[in-house]
Amino acid sequence: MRIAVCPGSFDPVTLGHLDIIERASKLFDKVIVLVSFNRNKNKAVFSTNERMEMIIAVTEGLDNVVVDCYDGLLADYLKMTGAEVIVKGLRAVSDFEYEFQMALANKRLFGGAETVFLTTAGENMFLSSSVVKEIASFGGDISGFVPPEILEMIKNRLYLPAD
Ligand code: COD
Repeated sequence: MRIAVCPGSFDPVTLGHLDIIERASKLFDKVIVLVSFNRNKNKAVFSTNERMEMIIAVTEGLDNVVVDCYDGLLADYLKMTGAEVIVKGLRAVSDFEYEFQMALANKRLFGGAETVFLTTAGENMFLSSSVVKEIASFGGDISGFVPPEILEMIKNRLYLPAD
């Protein structure tokens, strides 16, 4: 059985992430969407449980997708679970440089780790969790950027009306 892991901060999950998860679910027998921890990013807005619940809600129709979390090295998670493939989305050349480095580091930490890159869908090229959070904090329309199931939760958490 080919098991792939889609790791990310997912703070929150966006339509860009979801597109990558859906496409990975067609390529592999099982996909684990892994809420992981990027120690270079500021504290998450959504708790680990909230991020997992949002992903569970938006992947409900994908039978071979499960959601998990792990606060440790991705390479160790792969060793533990028997997954061999890491699926990452690429938006631009700038993503590539960082992701390329991570792929090589993960391979060094665990020789069985292969990273597969899926290019973003054109309409999601600009999309990131940070962009969503910025727009939502000003009360802007994020309905084209996140799945409908989690829209209200994000709006309610992030909107800060101006004084
Ligand atoms: N279109 C396509 N792909 C997208 C889009 C989009 N619009 N937006 C994001 N993505 C991709 C990203 O390129 C990334 O591959 C993935 O989705 C997750 O994105 P984020 O922003 O939610 O998550 P990141 O980049 O903060 O995740 C980094 C990890 C948490 C995966 C990383 O830090 C990690 O592996 N942490 C665990 C500790 C570890 O092993 N560190 C690495 C040692 S080498």
